[in-house]
Amino acid sequence: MPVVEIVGPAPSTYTRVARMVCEEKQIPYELKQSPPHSPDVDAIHPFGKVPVMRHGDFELCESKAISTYLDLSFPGPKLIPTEPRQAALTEQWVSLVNTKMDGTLVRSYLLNYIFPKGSDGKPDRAVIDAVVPQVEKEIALLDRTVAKGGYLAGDSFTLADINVMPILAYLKNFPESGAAIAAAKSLSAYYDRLSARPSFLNTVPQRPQAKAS
Ligand SMILES: N[C@@H](CCC(=O)N[C@@H](CS)C(=O)NCC(=O)O)C(=O)O
Repeated sequence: MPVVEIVGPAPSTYTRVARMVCEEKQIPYELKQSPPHSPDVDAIHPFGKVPVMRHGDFELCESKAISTYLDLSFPGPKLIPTEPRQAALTEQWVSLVNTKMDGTLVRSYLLNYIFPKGSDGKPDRAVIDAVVPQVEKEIALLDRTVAKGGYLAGDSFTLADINVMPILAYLKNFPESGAAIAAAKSLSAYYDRLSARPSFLNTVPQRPQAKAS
């Protein structure tokens, strides 16, 4: 079988998701760190986003689609459950994070710190202050959810957990989100437990503060 190639920079949260799926299922893969909108990426993703994937003559974009393909194609633990309710809850949490929470937590909050756009080269305080209440609400939502069964989609580890962990890893490092996570006891315990998994440890970006996009 050809080797899976994951294309995208290691600091990208979505690239890390695809890599963690490979690690969890022990799929041999190569990481090619091409940035968004590079020719390599544009050839596969219609909007130039990372990650994209090559597997032999099969090319694919979008982290959820890539994760589904890998989960269905390779042996190892099922990361998207087959039982209908567990499968749907996994899908629900991937969707909630990708369609709403990524916008708040990554695009509006984290990227303002990581790529400051303030006039003095510092993060734009007004933009951060405006988004912090919603950041706190979303962290509280994650805390309440994992308090129930220990994982996002019930009582077992799934793609939903893989999908949120790279975001939490960044959030822990910034003041308001770090304080909110520290105060969220169930979420903190969840993070500590899941961040010890080899799939997480083996995908830590070389320079975690450098980029989230
Ligand atoms: N829905 C996409 C989102 C991917 C995405 O937004 N990736 C970011 C990096 S984490 C990116 O490529 N940003 C560049 C851009 O949006 O132009 C997925 O799940 O793969």
